[in-house]
Amino acid sequence: MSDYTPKPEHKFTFGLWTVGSRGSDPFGSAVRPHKSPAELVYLLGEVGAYGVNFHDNDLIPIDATPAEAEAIKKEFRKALADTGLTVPMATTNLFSDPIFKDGAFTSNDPKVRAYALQKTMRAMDLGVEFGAKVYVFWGGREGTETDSSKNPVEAIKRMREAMNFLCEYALDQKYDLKFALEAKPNEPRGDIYNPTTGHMLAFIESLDHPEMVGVNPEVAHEHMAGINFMHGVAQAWEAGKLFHIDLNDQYPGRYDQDLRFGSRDIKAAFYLVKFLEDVGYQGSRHFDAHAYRTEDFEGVKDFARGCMRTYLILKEKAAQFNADPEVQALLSEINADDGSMSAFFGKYSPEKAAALKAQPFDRVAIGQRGLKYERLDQLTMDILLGVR
Ligand code: GCO
Ligand code: MN
Ligand code: MN
Repeated sequence: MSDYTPKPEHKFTFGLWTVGSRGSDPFGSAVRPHKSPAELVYLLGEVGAYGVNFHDNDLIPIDATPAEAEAIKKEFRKALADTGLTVPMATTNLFSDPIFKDGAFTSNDPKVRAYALQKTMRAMDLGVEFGAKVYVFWGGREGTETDSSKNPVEAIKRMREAMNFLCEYALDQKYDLKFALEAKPNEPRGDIYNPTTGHMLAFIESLDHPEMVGVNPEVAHEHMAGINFMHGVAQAWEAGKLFHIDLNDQYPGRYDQDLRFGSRDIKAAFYLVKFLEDVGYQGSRHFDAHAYRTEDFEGVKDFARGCMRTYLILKEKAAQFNADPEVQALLSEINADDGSMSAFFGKYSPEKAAALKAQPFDRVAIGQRGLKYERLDQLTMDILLGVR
């Protein structure tokens, strides 16, 4: 029997807001009691997590006095020291308070935009105080219900100006901090700007300091949009922009579910874990998910343990896939290259183009070849279902 015990090198992290979720939804109130940030750190220590992430107001309530803030920080710091947990990532809550009902950086009200910048700078200070190296931006309210209310081009310009300002702030403070932008297509707004990881990647290139800014793709967000999450992650990775990742699960076409990692689409989760492990992704594996509303705090622990256990099982399955002789033989066959076309690839030259235009191809024969992907997929299924 394999060992699926989480270890620090796995870099499994949870947000205070994930295990701290009290289970309220638009139809019902909280089902679990409030736990303090320090209590949540002990809970995460007990289940074997490596790190804990927070929004400014998960740690310090928005109306806390300076004295209250100091007391909370002291308790939290002690819990971190007692458990050995780290704080790899921090972020700003720019969505809960009524002031953000029309967005933060993209709000039509300059006072709201200025307050959002102020709140974010203070939250960055707080995150850095606890050692955060990644700063996440999730613009949950940066959107519209009615497009008569906002100019989308203006909104993008406002977002760009805010990101440029905050990059300069981080540089000015000499913070060792990278930004990770998290896309989501909708919820809580009717529609959110920069709705997918791909949109974010394009937006980043338009910033003054693109080298400081990457993405934080989330499984559920791309599944809500009905797209292949792993492909977006791969694109971010290839661009050197995979700074963080939010793992959970989601049925497409449903409300934002934040399910335990891998609990909905095992196959998609498998290809994702295989990708992250194969390329040697070094960042946090952050679970941005919630326990079912049916659970008490024992159930929350089951949920957190389940996220990490599924990841480690899938990591083992990925290693099994990579070591399977039949799978590998099929893959070599699929990727066979006799070198006869090599002269046509690579950098363009007029000679190359002329030679390629004159090259005969047996189009019909090539098109008739069966590719054996059915067999390959079934071998993958056999591995995933544990019969191989
Ligand atoms: C959501 C988002 C958030 C963000 C978090 C960190 O759907 O609510 O995923 O959980 O990840 O605000 O920025
Ligand atoms: Mn989410
Ligand atoms: Mn998220």
